[in-house]
This record gives sequence, C-alpha cells and structure tokens, in this order.
Amino acid sequence: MKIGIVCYPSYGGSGVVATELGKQLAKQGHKIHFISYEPPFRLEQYYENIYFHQVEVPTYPLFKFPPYSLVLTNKINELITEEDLDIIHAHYAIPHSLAAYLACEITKGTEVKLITTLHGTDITLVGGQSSFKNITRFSIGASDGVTAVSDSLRQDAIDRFDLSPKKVKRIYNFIDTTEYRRQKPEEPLQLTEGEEKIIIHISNFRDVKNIPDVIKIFSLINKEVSSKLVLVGDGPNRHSAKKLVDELDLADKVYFLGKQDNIIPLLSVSDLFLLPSEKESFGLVALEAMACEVPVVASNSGGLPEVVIDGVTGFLSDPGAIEEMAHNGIELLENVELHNQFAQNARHRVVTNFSAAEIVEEYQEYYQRLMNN
Ligand code: GMT
Repeated sequence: MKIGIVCYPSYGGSGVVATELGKQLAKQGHKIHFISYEPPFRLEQYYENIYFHQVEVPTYPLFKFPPYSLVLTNKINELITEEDLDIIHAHYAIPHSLAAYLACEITKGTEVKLITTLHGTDITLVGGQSSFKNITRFSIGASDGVTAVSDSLRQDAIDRFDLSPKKVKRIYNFIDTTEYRRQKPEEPLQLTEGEEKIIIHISNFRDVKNIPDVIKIFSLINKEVSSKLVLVGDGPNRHSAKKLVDELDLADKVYFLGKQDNIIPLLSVSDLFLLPSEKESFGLVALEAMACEVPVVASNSGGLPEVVIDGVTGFLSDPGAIEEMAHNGIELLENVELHNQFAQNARHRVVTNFSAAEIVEEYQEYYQRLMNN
C-alpha cells in the first residue's frame, strides 16, 4: 500500500506512535509518505520505503496567522495524485483530519481512504472546545475509518461527538519491545550516590500532567526512601516546577534534564515511574517505562487502567491522591521482592499486549478492510 501519514513531528505521544507505525509498515514493504512541518523526531536516519514531505508555509504581510492547515491540505492533495496514495492516515484530529478530508475532496474520484486516529487531547481538551467542536465532529464523521488509542478514549469520542459505536475502532498504542527493554548503561549515568533509588517522570510539562503532584509525591517518598527525582521533558510548567522544588528544599535531589532523544538509558536505571495526570488517554510513556521493567504509580484517569494494572504492574489512585500515590511508591521501593515481581509483570504485560507486531497487524487489517469497502 501507499500510505500518507500526517502527524506532529515534535516530542509527544501522537507523533511517536505515527512515526513508529510508519517505520513498521515500511519494513513490511509499504511505501510510507510522512507529511509534516519538520521530519518527525524519531525519523533520525534513512529508512527504506520512507519518504518525508515538508509543509512550508509562505509568509505574506497580510497573514497575521500563517495558514498552516491550508498549506498542509494542498500538500496532501498534491501527494494523493503524485504518489497515487491508497490511504491518508491523520494522527491527531486537529487540524490533520480536516486537512486530509479537504485534500481528498479536492481530487474527487480517487479511491484514497481517510483514517483518523484520535490520540486524546484532540478530543478531551482541544476538540471539545466550542472553537473546534464542529469541525472536529465533522472530520471524524467524514473519515472512512476512525481509531482511538484506548477503550476509554473511544467511549469519550462516541459520547462527546454523538458517534455511532461502529464508527470508532480501538487500536492500542504499541512499542518495539526489542528496542524498549532494560539495558545495562554503557557508562554509569552518575545520577545517584550509593543506594539511592531513582524515580522518574517524563512529559511535556503541561497542566494535564499535574507536575506539582509529581514533585509533592516525590517529596513524601524522599522522606522515607533515599532517592532522586529525574524529570525529563519541557513545557509550560517547567518553571513553576523548579520553583516548587526550591520551596520544598529539594534542589539537590531533583534533576531537570529537559528534552532527551533517547530515554531508554534513563528508564533502564529507574526504579519507579510517576504519572499522576489529570487526564491521560493512554499513557505511552507508562508503556515505555513498563517495557524497561519500571513499575508505574499513576492516576486512574482515562486509558491508564488499560495500560497499568493496579496491584500488578504498578498502582493506580484518583488524580490528586498524593499521599496514597506516595504510600504506594514507598511500598514498591522498600519491598525488593514486590518490586522485582512488579517489574517482571510490567515487562510481560507490554510484550504480551502491546508489542509492535500484533498492533501493526491490526492497523493493516483495518486499512485492508476500508480499502475493500
Ligand atoms: O499530552 C501528551 O501526552 C501529548 C499527547 C500527544 O498528542 O502526543 O499525548 C496523547 O497521545 C498519546 C499517544 O496516543 C497518549 O499516550 C497520551 O496519553 C495522550 N495524552 C493525553 O491524553 C493527555
């Protein structure tokens, strides 16, 4: 098949899933055309069967707001004809799904099918806002196929946009479990002294991630267990996080590492992952942690209970239940046997339920089904 993948190229789960899906499909011989404003960050080298098409928005004094969505639409439309695409797969509804829909409409008569994958905030935070609601509902309805990354998100989309349950298929996120596994670091990472435990959090530091809760949970854990907190990523709440760390007198115990291209070495030395998000449609990063044998203490919001099994691969609590999350973290860090068991359970859960081979096959079957309709 010839597949156009429209995605955000920067750090973030939706772009990662789109890129990894494209890489896996390319390995199987499909021709993959990524369309975005930059090469996706996980597309760091040449891969056979993968092409990248950059969307460059021309400037003009009249354009106070450069019309990215329109240029994207034009680019997708060009590629439909030039590359004779079979599928356009839009990751993240806004604006990709509508841009792809318009691009297909412009070249009426082609057989190209449009698939939209909903990732979470495109429905829960952005698409639900009145400024975007009608176009989001329309482009989801107009897609030939719609997938959501968890049952929770699927139901959310159906409820919010009054969709037929038949319209949305749940296809879980996945990772390459041969790449994501606990590895011995080539060089020691020098993050700890002596027997300290490493607690890690990785995100885009947006409100939805409850960054203050990450720090408060760590503060409570650190009173009982000698430990360091490693914060990976960057975003709007990084500055206030730094302030809170200083106020709690934790500056020498918390590392702000910023954005990191390769998180596997960091996860491979970590003992606990914290993800106390207010909302989380799936929690790809929890999956990455679990694949590296790191148990997860998380909130029970959205799709997280479909990823992290409470009492088996980590612990789940209501968002904001800081004391309970800290208590669960301490239990895991102090009980070596329990920790080892959870670490193995976590890896096993990812390998058996979320590995690339099975999930990519689900996408291929879905593509095929739509093409046969
Ligand atoms: O806020 C983020 O975590 C980024 C966002 C994105 O669009 O990349 O992540 C969403 O999609 C990921 C991939 O499907 C999911 O794993 C995240 O749970 C989801 N984020 C939220 O729902 C907040």
